[in-house]
Amino acid sequence: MPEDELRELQLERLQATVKRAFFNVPFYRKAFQAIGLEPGDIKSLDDLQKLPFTTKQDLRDNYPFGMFAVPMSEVVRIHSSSGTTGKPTVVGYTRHDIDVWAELMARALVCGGTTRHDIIQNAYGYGLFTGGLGVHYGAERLGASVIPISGGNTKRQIMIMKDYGSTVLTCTPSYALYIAEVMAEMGIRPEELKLRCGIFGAEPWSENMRQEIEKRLGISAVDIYGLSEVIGPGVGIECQAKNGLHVFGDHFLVEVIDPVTEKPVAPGQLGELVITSLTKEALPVIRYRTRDITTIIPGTCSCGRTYVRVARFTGRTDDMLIIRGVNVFPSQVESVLLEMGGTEPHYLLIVDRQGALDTLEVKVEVSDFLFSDKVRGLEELEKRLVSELESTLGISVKVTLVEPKTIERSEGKAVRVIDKRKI
Ligand code: DLL
Repeated sequence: MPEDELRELQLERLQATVKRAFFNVPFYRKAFQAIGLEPGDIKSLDDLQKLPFTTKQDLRDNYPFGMFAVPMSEVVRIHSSSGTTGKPTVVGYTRHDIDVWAELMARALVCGGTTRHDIIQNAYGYGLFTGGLGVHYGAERLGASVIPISGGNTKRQIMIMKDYGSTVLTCTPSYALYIAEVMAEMGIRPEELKLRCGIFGAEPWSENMRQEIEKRLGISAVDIYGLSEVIGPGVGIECQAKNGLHVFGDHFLVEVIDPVTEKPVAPGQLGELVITSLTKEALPVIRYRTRDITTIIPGTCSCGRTYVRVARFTGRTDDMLIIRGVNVFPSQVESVLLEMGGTEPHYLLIVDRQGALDTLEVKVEVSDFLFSDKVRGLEELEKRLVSELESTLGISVKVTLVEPKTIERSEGKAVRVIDKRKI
């Protein structure tokens, strides 16, 4: 859609969303009234800035259904987010919401390189998590053949992948890596499979991790983004250019703000992604603070899509570790580890406090071929890793090399950090 037409559609949908929220959700009515704002004040897309933010805490405070804008008789599906702390956030969908979501996911799958001739092995978890059913409905809408295998039981995954000739794998990047590892253990080479494409998301992963997965599985891998509070997977996805994720602007408005000043940052600058839903009925969200860190990529994409692009995610503001005043993201560590070689992409960051001083330990698995090597080789690897990590992160780091296959594998979202300061 030409950009000016898209903007017109966005304004029309924004105004409808603001009205829906104001008249149907007491939380929004109160928030608007507190700053003397009425739905009629939203006259242009720039007026988005006048609207109040919504946070995860707001959803929690209205647990479970207080943010819904429709009576329960119109809600046909409930999902919830995998909150690690406090109550999970609960999200609802009307029949129309489910329909839109299926359409968006079908669109996302196509953008990521899937067609109706594909056999999609959907290894995202089915259940309250939005990954499984989100991809499932999109795959059916597209007309592809979907295998609803869900996460786990990795050997069976591989057997099915081989026997049924799955061509597309959908799961978290950390699980894709684990599948590749088990495949290698079973003596199955990527050439023996029909797999050609992977649509991975639900957690941060680095560009180096993409290359590693692509190599090990012999596929092309794209990044897909979404969050339950906004709809689930299908908010944005990379196209074949693999240069940023296209956000489906006819359904979501995005801003990137400085999380402290709450003002928009310039394109190309990192900040927190804020999303406003434009078509959601059951749970409209206005300026939802995702806590996900990215930047808007200026310019147009070679694929021709006019949607705004955001860069692959650096992490979440709440995953950002502040160690001796320095900001550290697990994805920075991942990038270095994969760049250096000699280790496996399985790692853990352990943060602790000794006296007044914060410490960072990076536990990483040594590659098989090195593990049986002489002690000297390992010592050298450790030294190189320490020096590279310290120069990238700007703080001192302890590296602990551990035996292959000793760090817990993930079948869903990987846990990369243990922060003992919080325990
Ligand atoms: O993870 C939805 C999803 C399912 C996305 C399948 C993609 C594929 P939640 O469980 O609510 O929903 O978690 C949302 O996961 O705020 C991000 O912090 C993180 N996340 C999701 N996709 C990506 C990505 C699903 N591609 C939270 N890169 C979000 C980095 C991601 N982080």
